[in-house]
Amino acid sequence: MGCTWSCCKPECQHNPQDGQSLRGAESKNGTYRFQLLLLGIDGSGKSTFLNQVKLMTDGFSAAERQQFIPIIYRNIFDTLDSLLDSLKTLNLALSVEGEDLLERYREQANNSVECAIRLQAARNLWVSERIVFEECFDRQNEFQNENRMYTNARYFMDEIDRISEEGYLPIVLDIINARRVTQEVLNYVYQDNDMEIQITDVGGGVDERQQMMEVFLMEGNLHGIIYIVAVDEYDVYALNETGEMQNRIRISLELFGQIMTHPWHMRTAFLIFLNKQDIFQRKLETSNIVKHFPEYQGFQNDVKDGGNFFRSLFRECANGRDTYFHNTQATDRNNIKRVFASIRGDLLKKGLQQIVVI
Ligand SMILES: Nc1nc2c(ncn2[C@@H]2O[C@H](COP(=O)(O)OP(=O)(O)OP(=O)(O)O)[C@@H](O)[C@H]2O)c(=O)[nH]1
Ligand SMILES: [Mg+2]
Repeated sequence: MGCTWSCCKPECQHNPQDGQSLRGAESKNGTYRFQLLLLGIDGSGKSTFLNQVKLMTDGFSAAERQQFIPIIYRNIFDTLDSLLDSLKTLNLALSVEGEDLLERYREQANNSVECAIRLQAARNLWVSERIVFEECFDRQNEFQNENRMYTNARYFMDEIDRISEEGYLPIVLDIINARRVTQEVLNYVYQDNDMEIQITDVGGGVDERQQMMEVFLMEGNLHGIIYIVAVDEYDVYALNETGEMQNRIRISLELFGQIMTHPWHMRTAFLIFLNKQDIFQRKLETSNIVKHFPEYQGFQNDVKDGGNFFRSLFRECANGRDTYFHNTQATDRNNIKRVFASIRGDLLKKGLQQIVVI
């Protein structure tokens, strides 16, 4: 097994294809080559899925793990800033000691993101005011539309003691939970004995969607598109491309609809991941789908009904194309291992039916 990372601009990808052919390819040494593209709006879990695939092969070298340090520090600072911003909305206040520690934390604001002193100041503030910050986490739904926290913000705050130790090197869970916005086009090649799968990851933020569509149109010979939806976002709203507040699942449905109505890659298999099942399940206990999707007729708080409902919305948008759904939790290694093994098997089956030897 082996794999490589590479990064390039959409212009240097492949020739546009006519959208009609699905081909497997056999290289001279008998390796079958396939190409997958990851799509979905920002934060849905594309890069996390890719990182899990990488962990199944070579994993991350010490140098690559090191590169996550500033990302993780940044996650902690951004989270702390969001928590502090939420205090007013929630009518909460820091203790006198906390105010003092906040001042010291703010004094470090101009220091580089990798600054250990800055992290220590963040840690001291978190430890002193943990009770009030925990209440902010518990009441996130009261401010999530103005001030959205990172999905796994809580994880990093709970791990802050370990992260602030001298010589800290991120562990697997840190990498999987880290949030880094993808802005470039990233190609990763998964390789084992008889097959090679190139997976392309591209950012799904409002500013990156144009680039995403360009990659969708320029990729030649795609064997599969994995469309990832953060299904826990049924009660979250954000600015859409026209600057209006819109439900995040509806934003994702619109992007999906645009892709599915495009006469490109007509014979490419579409795999839809209803991701973040862990948060979806937890959220259903307190947040009703029907409040955000009045057409929902399933039982309140029922994971199966809820999941089926969102499947049906995406299926309706699929314009008659074949779609295959998977419930996923991209942070769960075993879940992604199973899903990836099934995709790998399907690719081999499909590719072997329509093989082209190069
Ligand atoms: N709890 C939980 N967190 C998840 C899951 N999938 C992804 N995340 C977290 O969600 C955050 C966003 O995931 P990314 O993989 O960066 O999202 P993306 O789709 O690549 O986002 P862009 O690059 O902005 O398009 C990260 O902090 C992940 O750890 C999941 O199934 N459960
Ligand atoms: Mg990404």
